[in-house]
Amino acid sequence: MRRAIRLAEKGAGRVNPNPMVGAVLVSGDRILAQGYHRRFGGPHAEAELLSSIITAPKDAILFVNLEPCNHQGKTPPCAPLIVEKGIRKVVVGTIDPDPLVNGKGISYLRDHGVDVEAGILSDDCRTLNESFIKFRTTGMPFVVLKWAMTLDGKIATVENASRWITGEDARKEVHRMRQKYSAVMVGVNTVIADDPLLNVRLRRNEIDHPLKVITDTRCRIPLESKVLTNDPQLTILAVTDLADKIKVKEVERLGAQVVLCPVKYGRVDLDFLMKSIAAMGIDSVMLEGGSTLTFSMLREKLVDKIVGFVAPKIIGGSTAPSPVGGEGIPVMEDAIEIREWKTRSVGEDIVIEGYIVK
Ligand code: AOF
Ligand code: ZN
Repeated sequence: MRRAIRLAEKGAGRVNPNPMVGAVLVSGDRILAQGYHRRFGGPHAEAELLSSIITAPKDAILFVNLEPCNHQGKTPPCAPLIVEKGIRKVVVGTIDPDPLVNGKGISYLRDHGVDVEAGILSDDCRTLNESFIKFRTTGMPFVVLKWAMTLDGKIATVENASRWITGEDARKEVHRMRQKYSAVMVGVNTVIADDPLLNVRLRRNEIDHPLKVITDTRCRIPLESKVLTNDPQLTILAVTDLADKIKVKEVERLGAQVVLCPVKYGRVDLDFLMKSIAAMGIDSVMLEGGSTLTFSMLREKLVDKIVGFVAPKIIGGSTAPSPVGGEGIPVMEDAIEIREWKTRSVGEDIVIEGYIVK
């Protein structure tokens, strides 16, 4: 199953909004075949694996991290194929929460005499597909909040310099995260201050860049920003009626997509925005600041997971920004809490990650 998970991960950022799925066919202590879901719309893991098998040996066991599907989607159903190829035993990591499947794949297999063992490494299998699970069960994107701060909790100096807080290994991990999620999101102040590219920079042949979602209530984005001059078709600008209509037209002319959102608390209605991008098939978002947008996203309970990088550096300054700004939470009893709180090292930095208690 661990091998199936590792195979599945190869589809990260390419299969969204589908799940990452890997499959391994074993006979005794030999691996007969393996496969994974490589691309959205492409063959499922089981179908890829079974394409090289005519009839499986009697003792063959199929390991797959997600319940095999039993519905016709963009590709044919996997469960009947498994039966056809003579597989008698299937080990499943977790059930497919898609309402079209949700146990029906396992039932089909059992009804056709296949021995199914379910729930093997189920926590790992669920974590692997946490974006898919949230998106399929709630219709809202899975939002991961990422920040990088110094030990004294600053994301930039008093002069707004932020390159670089963390070391190279941490920055590489951020690019791997960007490759995995469907979109990267920032507020317009970050675009104005840093002029970021928000793309994936990794030494790899085939890179799938995420979409870039930018909240910009009044359409203040500079037209020469890198997000509008490099691959503008990947940029989604969320504006409101408070924006200048002519400026909005100019942004559209550059090739970016504009989403007109209602105003809430004087800014873009974030719940509306998340629903709009979910309707475009965006299953997951990596939120990269700034501190005002981060506070608003947290207050609206739109964030699911936090990945915080802490660098062994101190920069001080009472006006230097910290990861979460906005109005703040006045009383301790109302603090946002984190569960499954874990730490690990990445190069010289520390990562603290966990899930938001809602
Ligand atoms: C599997 N194995 O490798 C994957 C599954 O449109 P389709 O045909 O690609 O179907 C997409 C749905 O199939 C997706 O929502 C999820 O329920 C399931 N994905 N199932 O047995 C796979 N990728
Ligand atoms: Zn399938």
